[in-house]
Amino acid sequence: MTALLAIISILLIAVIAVQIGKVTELAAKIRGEEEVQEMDNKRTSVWLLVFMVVFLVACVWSAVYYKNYMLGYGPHTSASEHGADLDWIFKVTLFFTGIVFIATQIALFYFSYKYRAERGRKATFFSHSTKLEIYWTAIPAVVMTLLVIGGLDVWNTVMADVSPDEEYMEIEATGYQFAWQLRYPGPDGQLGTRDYKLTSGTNPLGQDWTDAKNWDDIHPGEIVLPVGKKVRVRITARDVLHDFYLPHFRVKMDAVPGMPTYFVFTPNKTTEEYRQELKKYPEYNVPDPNDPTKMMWETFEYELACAELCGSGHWSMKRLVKIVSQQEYDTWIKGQQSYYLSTIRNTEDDPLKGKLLDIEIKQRKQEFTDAFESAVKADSASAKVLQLKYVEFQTGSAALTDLSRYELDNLVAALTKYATLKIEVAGHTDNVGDPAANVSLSQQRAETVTRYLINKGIDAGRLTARGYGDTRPKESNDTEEGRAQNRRTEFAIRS
Ligand SMILES: [Cu+2]
Repeated sequence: MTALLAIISILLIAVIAVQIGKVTELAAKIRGEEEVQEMDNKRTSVWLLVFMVVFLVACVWSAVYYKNYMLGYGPHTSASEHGADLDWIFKVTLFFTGIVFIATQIALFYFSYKYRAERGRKATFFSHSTKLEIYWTAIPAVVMTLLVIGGLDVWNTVMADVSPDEEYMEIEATGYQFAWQLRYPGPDGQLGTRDYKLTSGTNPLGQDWTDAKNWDDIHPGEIVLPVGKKVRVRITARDVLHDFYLPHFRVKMDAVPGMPTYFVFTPNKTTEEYRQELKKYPEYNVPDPNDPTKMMWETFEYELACAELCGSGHWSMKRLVKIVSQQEYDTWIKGQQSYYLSTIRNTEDDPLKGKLLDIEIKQRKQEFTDAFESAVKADSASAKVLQLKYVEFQTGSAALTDLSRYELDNLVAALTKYATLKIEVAGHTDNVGDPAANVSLSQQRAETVTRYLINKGIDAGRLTARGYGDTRPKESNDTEEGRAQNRRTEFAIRS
């Protein structure tokens, strides 16, 4: 419908133009060709001057009216350190090109008025003017040099990589159709190695699980960063070209398959600080359509977008970005789980299935030490009983499995630290088999444990071993899970 109306309008305008042409032609025949042409020229040149004024006023008015929609103006201030430099160079460029734009428009229309065709006017001839040529070469050259040098200077600051002695953190963003896969290094601060050939449904980034640096890496659903900390983002893509774009931080970098890029920036305003700035603008003081109980400034979030038209789902490549205090960041990162340990570990996809990793030995030691310390401080007898979760025996025998020694060594360390504590080591079984045999087996297993401790230098007088057989089940013996829980080794702390 709209298209039809537009076509009809254009046809009508064309018809009118043709008719005006015919009228002019007829008038010329009546009054004499030359006179008419002169009047025509004058009229056109005056109307061009009018057009110039309207056009320039409209340009300036719209620039001022829409100012707050542009990056660097109004609510769109930058939230990163280098962002202010970028905004500044854009403003300087706009200032000079704005002057040139207005001056050339005025010259264009004024000349068409002043030098319009007139009877008896003769063009002046001069071969050249050195002075004029110096002016129109030198002035643009100086301005261009200033803009280029200023721009290069900002470009070099913005694109600089981190130097090795600098404090910074590194994260990674991989674009794919259609989302971003984010990766943080775990406590080791290092991202593990990747190999695209390892990419699978459970390994979206092709991480090499035999590389210890990968074990603690995190795959968060949003970007959370501490304010004031320098961040280096490794940027790459899995399928087609994407573009890592953080508009509020003036960060924009292509994500190219097979060619890693990066961007370094330092966020300098927390999400909350940015919201407080937005509060000053009336357009942010209206209820949020998605949550009418809150104002637009209250629900504002920074975002990561894809700035490359990468396919039909391009629009959905959005992730939240939160800038928080260092303290809030520490709490957040502590709550994040390692992707490998939580999702891959000991599954079919784990090349290290069944092996104990250094990181697990460390984690278990920490867990054991914490539990032991709080059991020592506890008052109730039940709180002083701890299970040796990773101490296991060969089926139907009292021989320890190879991996049991790590937890037993943790116990040795704890008993060495608390040199006056005594413990009772208790063996328990499920209810399968003969009760007397169960008591005897659990007794032997408890003794194996105390023997291990004595061999490691713990005084035998501090240790008792006791087999309870199936007399003290923790869970029901009716299910396999329950029976597995009941087959256990515990120790009770006696002061
Ligand atoms: Cu994309």
